Amino acid sequence: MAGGMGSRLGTWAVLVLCWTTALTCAVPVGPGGPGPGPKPGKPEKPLVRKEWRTLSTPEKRSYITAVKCLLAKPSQTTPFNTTGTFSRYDDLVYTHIQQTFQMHYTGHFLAWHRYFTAVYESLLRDECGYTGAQPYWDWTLDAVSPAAYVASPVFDPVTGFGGNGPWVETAPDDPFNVPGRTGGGCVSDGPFAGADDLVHLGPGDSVAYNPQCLRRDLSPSFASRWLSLDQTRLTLSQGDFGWFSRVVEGMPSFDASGIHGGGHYGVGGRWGQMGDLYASPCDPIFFLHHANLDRVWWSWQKMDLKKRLTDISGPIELMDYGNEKTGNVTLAFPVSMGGPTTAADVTVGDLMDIKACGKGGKGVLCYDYDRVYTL
Ligand SMILES: *[C@@H]1O[C@H](CO)[C@@H](O)[C@H](O)[C@H]1NC(C)=O
Ligand SMILES: *[C@@H]1O[C@H](CO)[C@@H](O)[C@H](O)[C@H]1NC(C)=O
Ligand SMILES: [Cu+2]
Repeated sequence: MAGGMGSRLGTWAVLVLCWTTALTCAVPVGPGGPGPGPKPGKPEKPLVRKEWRTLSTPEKRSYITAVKCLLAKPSQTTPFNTTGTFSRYDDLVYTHIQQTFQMHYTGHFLAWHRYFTAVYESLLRDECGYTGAQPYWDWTLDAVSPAAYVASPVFDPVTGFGGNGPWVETAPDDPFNVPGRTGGGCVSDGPFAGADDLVHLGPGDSVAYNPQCLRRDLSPSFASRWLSLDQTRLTLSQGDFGWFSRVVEGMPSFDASGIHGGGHYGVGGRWGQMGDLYASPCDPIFFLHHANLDRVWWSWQKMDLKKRLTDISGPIELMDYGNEKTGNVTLAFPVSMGGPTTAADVTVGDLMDIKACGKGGKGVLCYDYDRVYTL
């Protein structure tokens, strides 16, 4: 694969660069409050998350309408003049950017993103009148071939999130050239086309106000390699959480991407926000991708639920797989979405059971999936 070694070195260079800047990125500590969390005295039934293409057209429309509502509501991050957060949606992007190097390639990667996605689902419901559950994107259905991938209902211009952007040239030795990328410009159809200020943060770890269009750079052959059912099964066949999580995340190389990178670079390529490790939640597809990664984790948990409701390990610090710097994450490890999201601070242990549903006043999550993967 052309540029394979280059991409590995390039990505590592950025990792190292960002590792140093991450030290200056304090994690804002949230005050707790509303958002997902126990709602005493109110019996809860899990919301059932479904695959995007199985939603009816009115259900799809109501989801997109709620996303647009979050994109239009004012941010609650103060003050707008010192950070670039403009919309309520940006409050979540901001949190992801600020914590990027504290929660990727770590043991709490999956738990953190499980909560992040649930908080997004709650904001859509509590602040934008959405009545459904967060949909997921089962990319294994589309990864059967590059052509099928491009034709995914998720990219539909009328009933989906729109598709690719026009081709943008890249230097041949650019280390971030995702193999087989096909676009790079502003998304040219669908509900997010035509807005040159949908995105306000990034690229990279910048949180300065920087209005931009939503970009995509679909990489169909890359996606069909890394989002395949085979790759998903390989992931699900891991015997303990440590290895399961590592196979989900892969390594920072286009040659070892895993299903996590498969969705990010398969949609974002070189130029799209989905390919940006920090600002990737700027693309609303992020949450359908992460809902499916969460579904892969829940599928894996369900194969041996009793044991896997408490199976957690993996480094506290980025890529410290040998525990040379610090130890492994435990169920007591704290997870915060930061103040502006108004979501309560929780622990990894609070995030292990998606169907806890206020049990004993302690359950944080309350959703289920209509279908899980089996081996
Ligand atoms: C930011 O805006 C607020 C409210 O308008 C103002 O009180 C504050 O002085 C501004 N801060 C800076 C650093 O400009
Ligand atoms: C940390 O977790 C890994 C799996 O992720 C495991 O192999 C290792 O033994 C754990 N280390 C400690 C000190 O428990
Ligand atoms: Cu992330």
